[in-house]
Amino acid sequence: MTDSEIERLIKLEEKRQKKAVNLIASENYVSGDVLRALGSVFTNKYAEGYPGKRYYGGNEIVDEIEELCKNRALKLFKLCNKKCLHRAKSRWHVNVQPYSGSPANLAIYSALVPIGSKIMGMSLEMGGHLTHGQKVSMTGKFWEQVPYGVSKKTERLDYEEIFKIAKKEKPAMVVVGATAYSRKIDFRKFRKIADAAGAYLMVDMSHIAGLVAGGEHPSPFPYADVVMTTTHKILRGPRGAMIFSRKIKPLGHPVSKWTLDVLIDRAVFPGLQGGPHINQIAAIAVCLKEAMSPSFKIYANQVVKNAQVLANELKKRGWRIVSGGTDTHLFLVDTWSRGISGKEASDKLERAGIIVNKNMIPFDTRRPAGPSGIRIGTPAVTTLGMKEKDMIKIAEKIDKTLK
Ligand code: DSN
Repeated sequence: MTDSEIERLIKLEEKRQKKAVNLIASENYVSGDVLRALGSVFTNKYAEGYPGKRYYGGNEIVDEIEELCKNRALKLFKLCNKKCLHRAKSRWHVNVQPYSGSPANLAIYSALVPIGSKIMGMSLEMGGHLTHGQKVSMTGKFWEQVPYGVSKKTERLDYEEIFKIAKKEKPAMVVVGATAYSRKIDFRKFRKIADAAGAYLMVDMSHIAGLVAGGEHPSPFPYADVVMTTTHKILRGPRGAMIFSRKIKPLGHPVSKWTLDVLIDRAVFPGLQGGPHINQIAAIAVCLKEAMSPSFKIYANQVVKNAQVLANELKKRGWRIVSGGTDTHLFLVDTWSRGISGKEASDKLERAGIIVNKNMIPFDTRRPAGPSGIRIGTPAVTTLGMKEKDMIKIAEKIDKTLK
């Protein structure tokens, strides 16, 4: 590389990533093939529009890339037959152009939810995401969030309470998904909740998509109307997102000319985005193929085993784990119960070479900048080949550092 300043920083970051024990639940290490696609000449190409309907010339090969990516996406989540030869017959459509998760969620709402109406989402302090209608996000300014959360007693989703809120508030869309919730989500119950409100059911499976693909978490597809996922978490792809939608008519508009997939495609482009990042789409296609391999199933299984061992080992050493444990790739540690704020804990761990993030815990009495807990996840360390015995060592080190 001739730009020595950037080259130096890339090298430093490579070194930092190699040295650190990365326990950030939303990060991972991509394969050389994903990096190769991301750094390919596709970055030079403008391709506004969709395959076969572009606003620029020279998109013959780009069209092939986007079609291949869509086929692989539908295939990975078992939404079309083996070779995906009859994609038109699938009840699902996929859009692989969203730049990332936040614009993807914005596209979904703007396609299906009239501005000013209600979106029901898990509140941030309970483990939800900013773009599920939180006030500080544009999604909470254009739409009104009806928040839901977990039970104080069990720290698990309180489905009965959520049902009651939905029935009373009648949101236009129920959004399911979290960034800091460690238990399996019952999508069937959420379907009933959405039906009680006459609402769409949208699942943001960004955190668990890799577990769904690997068979470690139930699939939302039998129940949802729309499913969104980012591609850079357990799925081990580049930063990016995909929106899956059912080819059904909009709620309350049975004679509409358009189906959900058409409305969402239009909201992505030209509604919110310009030219898709074709290098990113090529890299997503690569990670989707990797996620179809038998070794990915083993990986997803190990991610969960590692998270469970790490949580248990910390528990044995006296650390309170929110909800008592985990079924997934992550969990929250209530560090404040031993007098250490999440910020102090994450700073101390960083100095010891362990990277986590400070996190609010349900019913947190502290502020987001210095919350009561930390979030720990195992996707990245599992990619490096770490197993149960390594988790015991990491737990020992965390315990020693924080004590
Ligand atoms: N920032 C991501 C996470 O860490 O969970 C969600 O967008």
